[in-house]
Amino acid sequence: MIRFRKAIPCLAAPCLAATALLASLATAAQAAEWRGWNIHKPGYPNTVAMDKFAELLDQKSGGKITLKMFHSGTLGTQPDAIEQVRIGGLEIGNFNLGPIGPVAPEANVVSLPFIFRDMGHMHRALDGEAGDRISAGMAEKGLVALAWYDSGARSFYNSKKPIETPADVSGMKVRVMNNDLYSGMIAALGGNPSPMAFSEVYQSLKTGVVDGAENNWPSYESTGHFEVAGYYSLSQHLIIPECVCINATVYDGLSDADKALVKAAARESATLQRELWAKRAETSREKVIQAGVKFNDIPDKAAFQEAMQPVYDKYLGDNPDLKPLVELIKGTK
Ligand code: GTR
Repeated sequence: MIRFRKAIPCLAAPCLAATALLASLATAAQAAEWRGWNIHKPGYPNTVAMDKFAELLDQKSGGKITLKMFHSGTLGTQPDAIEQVRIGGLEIGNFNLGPIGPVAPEANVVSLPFIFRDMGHMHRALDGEAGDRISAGMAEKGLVALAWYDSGARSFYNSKKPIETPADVSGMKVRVMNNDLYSGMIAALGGNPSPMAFSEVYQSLKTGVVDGAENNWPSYESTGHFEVAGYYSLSQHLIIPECVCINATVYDGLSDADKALVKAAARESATLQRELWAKRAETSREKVIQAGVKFNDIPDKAAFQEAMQPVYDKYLGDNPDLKPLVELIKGTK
């Protein structure tokens, strides 16, 4: 029979000190040190907001949860980083829902061109049931969306000419993010889609590997793409939200109190990001126009919208069960 020794009470000072040391080591071992991915440069609204998120996590958790942010895409391309957060190589990422789409079909709904009428519509849809369904689809694939960031509306730009009708895109080589929906979108306009990492676009535009790309004002400006593709045409074909995402296993392992704390910190950072975003969209627009960019509005987008039917048909053909989600979004006032 195995006999256990009785626990000896720890009353002497050295013993108490050792116990305290062990306790503090245990806390240190439990303290989470997360690593976060962000594609943008210092000063960009998302960069400032992700740094704020890190600061709030530290503050609210009393140093128990710390986040080291890696900006400027230094930890790799966005599709790779999404994979890393899914499998737990990284804990946190600020991702555009565009490259999440190929992983989570529900999230891909926001990449259907013109699905959102404007930013307000996108916010209302995400804050409601559509947002819940998108989050659930992402969580199933290992990504928990803690908060949504803004990313404005994406429009076409190129080095050749103003785009006014779909025929103007015809024959153009256009960079897209990695997602078949975007390749389908360019093909439906008669162009040649070229999926490519964000970091490669400047050089490709400069050397003529591609004629154009598409993005919001702040990214068009911060990347310097406006220097090498001087026509910006306000098609506003995509309004894609972004997430602050966390690895699902890490999130599920948190206590309820820590989950609430992490969500609150992410949401607070999102409030800041949205404020900074609205300002930056204006200043970036002014900056590139002052630099000589030729900008044209496309007041009637009907021809572009009609041309997108094959993109919707393909998406709904591949995901017939997601038709109610598309309708839910379209029907959101
Ligand atoms: C930006 C977005 C990035 C990235 C980039 C791109 O607007 O914030 O996450 O998706 O576009 O075009 O690759």
